[in-house]
Amino acid sequence: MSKNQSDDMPTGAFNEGRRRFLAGSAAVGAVGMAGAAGVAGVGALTRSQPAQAASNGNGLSVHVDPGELDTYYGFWSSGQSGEVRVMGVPSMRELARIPVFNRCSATGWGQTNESLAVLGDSAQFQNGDLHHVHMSYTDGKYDGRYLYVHDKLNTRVARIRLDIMRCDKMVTVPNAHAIHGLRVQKAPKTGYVFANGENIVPLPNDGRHLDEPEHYWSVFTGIDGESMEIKWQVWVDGNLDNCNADYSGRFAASTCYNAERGVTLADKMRFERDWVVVFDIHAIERAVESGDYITIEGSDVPVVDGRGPDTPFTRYIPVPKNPHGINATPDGKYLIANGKLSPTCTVIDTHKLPDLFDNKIELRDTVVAEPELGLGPLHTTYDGRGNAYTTLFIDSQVVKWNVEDAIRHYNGESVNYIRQKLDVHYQPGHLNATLAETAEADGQWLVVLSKFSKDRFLPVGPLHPENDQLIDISGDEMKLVHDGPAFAEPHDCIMCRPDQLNPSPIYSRDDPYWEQARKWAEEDGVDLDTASTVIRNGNKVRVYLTAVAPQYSMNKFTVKQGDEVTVIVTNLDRIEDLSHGFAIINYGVSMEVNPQQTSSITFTADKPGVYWYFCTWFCHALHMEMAGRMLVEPA
Ligand code: K7E
Ligand code: RUQ
Ligand code: CUA
Ligand code: CA
Repeated sequence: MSKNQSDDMPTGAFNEGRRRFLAGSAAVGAVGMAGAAGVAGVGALTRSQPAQAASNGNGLSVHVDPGELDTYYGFWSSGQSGEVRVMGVPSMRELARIPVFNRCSATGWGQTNESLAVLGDSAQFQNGDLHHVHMSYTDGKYDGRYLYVHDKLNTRVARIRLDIMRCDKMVTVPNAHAIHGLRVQKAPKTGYVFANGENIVPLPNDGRHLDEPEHYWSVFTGIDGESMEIKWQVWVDGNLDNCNADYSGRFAASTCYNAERGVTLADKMRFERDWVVVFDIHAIERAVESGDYITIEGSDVPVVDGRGPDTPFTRYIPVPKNPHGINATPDGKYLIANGKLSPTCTVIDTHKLPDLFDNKIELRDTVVAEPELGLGPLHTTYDGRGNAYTTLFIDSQVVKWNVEDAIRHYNGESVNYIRQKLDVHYQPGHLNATLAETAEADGQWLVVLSKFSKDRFLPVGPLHPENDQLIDISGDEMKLVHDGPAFAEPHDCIMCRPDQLNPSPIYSRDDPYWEQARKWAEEDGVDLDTASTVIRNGNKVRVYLTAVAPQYSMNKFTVKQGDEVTVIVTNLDRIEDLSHGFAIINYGVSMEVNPQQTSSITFTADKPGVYWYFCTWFCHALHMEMAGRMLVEPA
């Protein structure tokens, strides 16, 4: 039953790449290899292996033996940790972390000039709340270019380049108050990034209205995924929770749990029904092109008015009270809204949406099923075989149900649409199956992100880990095969095949990421690729260093107390995995410098004396010796 993982590799290219890497690292030389092997050995001894069932009876193995590769990439959000985590599935091993709205001690994210340029006007914020992560699409399939994420805490949307797995763009969204739901246009390509403003506030929110909820609103935002420019916003009634896009490219839809526009818990639960608001992207574009919009003081973003029952831009489809997730089926036919306070999901037929906007049918005519599933439905995913899987937060279960059977039941046939209920541990939020957000849903693995782990792991004090559970859905029955503890707090994840990505093994010297450093070098008349010198301009000092294991190009450099010092380090090593770092003792300076990368950091040399700088990544047997001195002359 247990299948060799390498048999599952979609293409030989991936394995070949790995062999190339192994061959390449041999070139490090005997001394280098000894160092690297030493580090790897220590890591292997201290890391405990997760207990895994060898095979679960559905034909899939959860074993990924040492030296074997996972068959899927997972991209996990981390909620209030503010980062993205890259996981291997099915091993559930964490492969990498991508800092975005947080600060990162290892990479220098939030401190390097390159990251500060990305953080832009929001660099003042040290934190964020990253709920959703979605990949760019072409024709309904992942295209491996970018990930898009949002910050519920400081109202931002950011992009991650998947070649280097680093955030390269971040924008603060005006007029919105917390971005929650985020999805991207699936067809013809991304295209737009859609961002939901969750909380209602006065527009503009400048203090002229305070405790006057009748002036509170929220907006739906369309961002260009290429330029990351905010293209337009739709002023909506109610609030916006989660969102999704259809597979035609014309519609997006968001759940609203606060049709009441209430400001207290009791207010927000007053109505029996809230709604799903559907957006006609083409109608919004036409209005913006013809200048048929307003702007709201404090920003130039075009805003169209989508409030009311008969705008060209919106339709508000009533659904049972306080819905949460909304998920498009991989065949493009349906958008399914999850009931949360109602034990139901609402199945909306996307092919009826054009008629709805043409006023040929009524709002509820778009609903083709409303199956009763259990208590607290939050999110739904799919296996590509017609089945849906919905988390039941209150019941602590995943319920598997059949969409077409639910529709037949809604039409009066006596048919049981529930296939199975599986206990999960405990209180699940999002769940996602492999490729389920795309037209290529393949029904292999399902990950359910449980919000409480309670007794599932050794106790670690009052703050418990979350429990990311792996379920095999390849057979008729769901089988729980792995418990994965996670630090605060994954909300959502997506999974794709390794052949859908093409990460760079090393940087390319012409990468735009360090454009600023390139300009500085030009101003200073030095060649960034080889520069090893100190350039002074008044009290501004630029220090150019290169790094080749196990040495920096200068053993020391001298600055004056009070100088504004910019250290620019270029890693000239071309060997995959041979990262260096640069850190200065007692100056709080530390950053990554990966093969062929340039990184820079600026600080004030406010303390006189001798300060050693050193390499932070174990790169060589003489890594400890990879150091030098910054001499700060007293003022
Ligand atoms: Cu359900 Cu922010 Cu997607 Cu959490 S949200 S669970
Ligand atoms: S009252 S236009 Cu709140 Cu001053 Cu409003
Ligand atoms: Cu370079 Cu350690
Ligand atoms: Ca409500």
